[in-house]
Amino acid sequence: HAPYDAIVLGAGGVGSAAMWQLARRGLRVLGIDRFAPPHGEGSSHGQTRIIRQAYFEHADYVPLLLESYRLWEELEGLAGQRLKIETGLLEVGPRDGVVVPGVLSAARQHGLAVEELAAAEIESRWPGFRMPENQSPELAGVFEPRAGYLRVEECVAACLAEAQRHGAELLPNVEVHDWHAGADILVRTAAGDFRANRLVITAGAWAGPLLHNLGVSLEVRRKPLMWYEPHDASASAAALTSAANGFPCFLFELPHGIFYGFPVVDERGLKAAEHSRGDAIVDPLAVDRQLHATDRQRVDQFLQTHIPSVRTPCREHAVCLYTMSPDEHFIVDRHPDDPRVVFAAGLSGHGFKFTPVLGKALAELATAGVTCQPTAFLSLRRFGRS
Ligand code: PYC
Repeated sequence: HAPYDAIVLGAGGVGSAAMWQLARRGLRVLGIDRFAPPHGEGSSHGQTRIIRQAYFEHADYVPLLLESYRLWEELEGLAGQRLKIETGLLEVGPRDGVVVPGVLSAARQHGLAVEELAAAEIESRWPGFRMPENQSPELAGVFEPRAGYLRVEECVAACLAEAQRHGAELLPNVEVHDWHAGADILVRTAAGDFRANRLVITAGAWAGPLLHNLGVSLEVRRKPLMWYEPHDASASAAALTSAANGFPCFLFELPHGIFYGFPVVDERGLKAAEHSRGDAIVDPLAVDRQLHATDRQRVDQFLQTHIPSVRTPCREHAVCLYTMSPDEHFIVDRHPDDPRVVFAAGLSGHGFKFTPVLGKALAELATAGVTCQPTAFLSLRRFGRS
């Protein structure tokens, strides 16, 4: 068989987008995944993901986010369905914390619309939130109206459908053993060997062994997601936290951790989780998917204080995986051992919103050796490798 133009290892958020971007450029593409995407085994499941522009983590992400918004909207047009819903996002924290000053700084640098809100204003605008007085440190809020959520499984499915419409092939439920760069690139799998001219590694929690010679550690963390119903079945209780009634996505920086969630968008209820902490795991295939009291307690306590109209404990849960880079920023680059191999890794729990622009950057790196997307700050160079 002639080698593929590109093989993509991992067809989750970034991999499915890379397949779309490569296939639309006319390349013959094969995507290989350990399961059948969109699936619930990795980091691209659980109904929703936050999307936002005023990026507290670093203002350099903003141009990538603007291109991501554009690509999500293009994909919505191609797929004929809504993938991004702009409910707005309320971010809360101390004025001298990480989140509120970070949002304000990114918004100022890039001219993004955000609204500062005192605790009392938050309660009067959204009666579903409680902002107890005398909290120490005092909490303030910032509301970003263009933020909202992505329908995560539908996003992956839409990228794959577009890739396949352009001729890409998907090989699901296949374990990849390793890869070797020779005259062309050999990928050894449980279903046999495949050859390609380029390799794109987007394996999420499975990236570590495929990128072992990078010399950068990637820690996989187990992250429970939980869904809650209103305390009582009345329409007024449901309205307090429903997207239809204007309740936004939310992210709270508190002294004991960062908690976030989504308004009620369907019968599953309000979704909430903790962004901070998480148990390190060794084997993503053996992750414990049961929910334990210790998983619930911290999020339940956050909800009892700040969104008391929902009933704890949760009615449903899922377990997702974060893959942490050493500095919690993504790593997007060509492989130092062979420029035909490109990768995105260590999305550190905040990457899904970027997947179309990361897919585009990888497609450009793989085909042209350089990318027009401003990803230089995410390169390996910061770890002393290039
Ligand atoms: O990327 O916005 C985000 C996020 C919040 C909590 C987890 N991820």
